[in-house]
Amino acid sequence: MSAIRVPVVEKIMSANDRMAQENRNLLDDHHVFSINIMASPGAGKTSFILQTIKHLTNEMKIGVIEGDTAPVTIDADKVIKAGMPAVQINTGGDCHLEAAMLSDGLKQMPLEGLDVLIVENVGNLICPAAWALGTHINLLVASVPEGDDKPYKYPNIYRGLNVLIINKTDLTPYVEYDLDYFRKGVEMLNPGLITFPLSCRTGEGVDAWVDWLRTQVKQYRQG
Ligand SMILES: Nc1nc2c(ncn2[C@@H]2O[C@H](COP(=O)(O)OP(=O)(O)O)[C@@H](O)[C@H]2O)c(=O)[nH]1
Ligand SMILES: [Mg+2]
Repeated sequence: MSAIRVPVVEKIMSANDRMAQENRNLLDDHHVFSINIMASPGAGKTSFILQTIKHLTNEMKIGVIEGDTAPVTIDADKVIKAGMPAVQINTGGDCHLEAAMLSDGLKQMPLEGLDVLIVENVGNLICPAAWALGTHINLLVASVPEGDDKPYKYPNIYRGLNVLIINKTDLTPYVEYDLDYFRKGVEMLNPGLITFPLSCRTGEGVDAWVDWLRTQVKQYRQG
């Protein structure tokens, strides 16, 4: 059985990779720097996107593609309320976004004049890691109340990251969370990974992330 199944999986994955490359080409044609945001449900992806928009609202136009497993527009409505364009993708129950889904979303997103595209992936620490979307960077929002052992338990998602956010630092006094242990786990999987501890509730630490993003966008534009 496995001899049959493995080639099938490889074929599906390479089709996804081809579509991801098409997404990347489309984004590059429009000079749009793009971020794939992954996290477990409730880690603070939408809160983080809203904080990022709030800090950059006078400088950049940020489009958001919201991936959800159900046909709800709760997150997309928040982005639109914050004054930025949003497109909702319903995965129909699937646990991750695929490049073809993003391609459909991009067709509805006004890319002209956009500086940054943020994709909020489906809340899940396993499936999204296996599916390239074509975005320029992969970002994970980890959060303090999830626990400090998550890099050890979900290594694959940490391996593919370009930047890591540790959200909900305001809750550190109330939960058992050993930041050194967490960081040690991350370092084993992804040495030197740039990391921003912050709180979307208080806003503490958000400036450092926004400064880094500004620099990335600038470097991207300079080619
Ligand atoms: N205490 C605290 N709560 C937060 C923070 N960021 C987000 N939350 C809360 O966490 C919950 C889930 O946030 P949300 O952004 O919807 O997470 P998502 O499911 O990953 O998009 C909401 O009740 C937020 O208000 C934070 O930094 N500190
Ligand atoms: Mg959300």
